[in-house]
Amino acid sequence: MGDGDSGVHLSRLRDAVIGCDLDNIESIAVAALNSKVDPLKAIQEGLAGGIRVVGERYSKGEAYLPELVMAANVMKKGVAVFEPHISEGADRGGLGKVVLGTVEGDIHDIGKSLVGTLFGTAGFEVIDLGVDVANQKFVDSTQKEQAVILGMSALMTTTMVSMTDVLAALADKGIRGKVKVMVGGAPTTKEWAKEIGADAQAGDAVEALSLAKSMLSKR
Ligand code: B1M
Repeated sequence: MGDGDSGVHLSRLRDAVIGCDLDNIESIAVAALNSKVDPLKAIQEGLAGGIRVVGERYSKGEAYLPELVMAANVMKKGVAVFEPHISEGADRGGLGKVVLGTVEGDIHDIGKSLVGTLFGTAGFEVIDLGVDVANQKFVDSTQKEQAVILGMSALMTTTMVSMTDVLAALADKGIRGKVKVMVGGAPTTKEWAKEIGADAQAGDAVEALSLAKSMLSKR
């Protein structure tokens, strides 16, 4: 498919999220799949492009919470169509365990789940702790599962600080050196990750996977 055609599908996906079009998102997503639009691109550039617009409107007071909730539901319905088609075809679970979750006080899970999907299809065994995960739970699960990577997601400036506490708790328990810690989510940056002593920060799910693989190959 030419870039032009793909662009039409990506804008339809974006517009469906912006327009909170819950009734039509499935058929729009299926049409994109049938036209061979890359499922990951459809999520990251189509659906996520739309949710970013709604998020910006919300922060300017041009959209209200019910609209944000509705747009997120549309996004999730769209993601559900594409997710089964994201596959690297690698051997499942063979790369080790990844404990993943959204930090305490934070219920945003769309990006975190996308990261989990990608890790799963690439051959990691993903233990997704969900959202609003207590700091101690991250630490306990990392130890219990003997995870090779602990991944924490935060979407708010007010919740990303929990990552610092988890890193400190890992050190207290004597297991900081046994696991690579990756952080991500819109407010996080590479500088922040370095400052708090995390091993990596990723701006999107694709980067997360490539950093995970390169971190482990250097162990
Ligand atoms: Co909320 N929200 N929200 N929200 N929301 C933000 C984050 C906000 C920036 C919107 C804004 O004001 N512009 C703002 C936070 C401001 C701040 O920093 N303080 C905000 C707010 C304020 C809130 C509430 C407080 C609103 C309220 O109740 N008054 C509330 C918070 C509740 C809580 O958590 N306690 C709230 C609620 C919600 C909804 C429920 C409506 C919904 C979430 C639905 C859900 O997740 N199930 C929602 C949404 C959708 C958003 C925005 C619009 C979009 C987030 C999203 O899903 N993006 C968001 C604005 C924005 O981010 N621009 C916003 C799409 C997703 C694919 O991208 O999550 O960035 P993202 O994930 C990417 C990368 O970041 C990266 O890879 C992902 C895939 O490529 N990544 C990782 C993410 N995690 C990673 C982990 C990694 C590596 C990479 O390693 C482990």
